[in-house]
Amino acid sequence: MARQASLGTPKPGLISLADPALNQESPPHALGHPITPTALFFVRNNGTLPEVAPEDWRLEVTGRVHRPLVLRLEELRARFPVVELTAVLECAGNGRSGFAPPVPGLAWGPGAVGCARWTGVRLADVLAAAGVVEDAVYVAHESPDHVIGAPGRLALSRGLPLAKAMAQETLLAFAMNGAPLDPLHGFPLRVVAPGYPGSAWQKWLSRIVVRDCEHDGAKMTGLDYRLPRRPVAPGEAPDPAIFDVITDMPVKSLITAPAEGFSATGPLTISGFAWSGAIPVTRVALSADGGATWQEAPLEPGEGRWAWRGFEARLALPPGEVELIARATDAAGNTQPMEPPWNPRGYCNNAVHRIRGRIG
Ligand SMILES: Nc1nc2c(c(=O)[nH]1)N[C@H]1C(S)=C(S)[C@@H](COP(=O)(O)O)O[C@H]1N2
Ligand SMILES: [Mo]
Repeated sequence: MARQASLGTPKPGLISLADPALNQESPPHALGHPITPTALFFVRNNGTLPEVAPEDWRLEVTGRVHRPLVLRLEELRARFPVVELTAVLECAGNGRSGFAPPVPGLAWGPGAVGCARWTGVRLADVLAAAGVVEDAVYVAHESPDHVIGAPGRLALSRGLPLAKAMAQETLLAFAMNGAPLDPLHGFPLRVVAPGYPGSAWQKWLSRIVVRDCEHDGAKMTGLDYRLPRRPVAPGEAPDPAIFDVITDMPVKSLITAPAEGFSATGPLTISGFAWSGAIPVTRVALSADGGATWQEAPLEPGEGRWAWRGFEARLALPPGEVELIARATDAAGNTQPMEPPWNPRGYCNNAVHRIRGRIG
């Protein structure tokens, strides 16, 4: 199914992370588009980059189902309604380099996020065709990518609670921004799970296993992509039993203009995007005085429920060094913290975004 695996070619213009696998983030100022161009979209690989031959590729649906399925891409398109939605994809580790004390894992800056148009079929429709058995609670996803240097050891096999797998917004996507998925983004088929961390968006999907218990595949257990139910202090030995799989991304924002290190004269236009997971984002405020005072930045509607929403405001600022801060709030009143919310593996850093520059 997968030919000799490679590690892929980096995208020009993105920031490559120090890692044997291909991992690249977008500089924030490159993200100033309502729809992130694929060429500028971050890449996160836990292992090799499988080269999938479309003619050999099949999607298998098995496990706790009445009618196991084996589908070619054309069958998937022909049998189920094709839908398109715009959704933010953010790595759970986005912003990890902001944690103090530092935590293990890829040292992402703020750019492991993007917003794209995804086209595919609903996972719910595929599962309905397979007939999910009554005791099913979870779906597991498998792909051919493997740990670098260890063929046969899957790089990542994650899954979704059945309710999310059945949700209208959860897709098996074959296209991104109107083009067939790029190999870097999961050609020929990937999971789209809006509001969930990027780890749930399985790339190069080849097999779905419906289960009667939470999945325990590669990077599903231990502390991987999990947060503790109560705060764990740095240095404290974490008890895996108090960790839960991350199933929702917190409210967040990103300033895309001006860029870090800017130099400007006169009133400054500040713009960017805000997004959230299950609870929609509703407001963004900006501060240029360390959070003492805030100015509301009106939000654009955005391309549907799961897209990010643009914000823009003009600030009249005195000459000198300045730090701009953006802070988003969701419909439940959750707001971005001023400092990163420390946790042992450095997930879900939704601290306010700060851009430093000079006026005058
Ligand atoms: N098969 C497979 N799917 C995967 C991964 C992976 O390593 N292997 N990485 C996941 C993680 S952690 C993230 S953040 C997203 C990144 O998607 P992208 O590379 O298309 O931006 O893919 C997810 N899907
Ligand atoms: Mo991720």
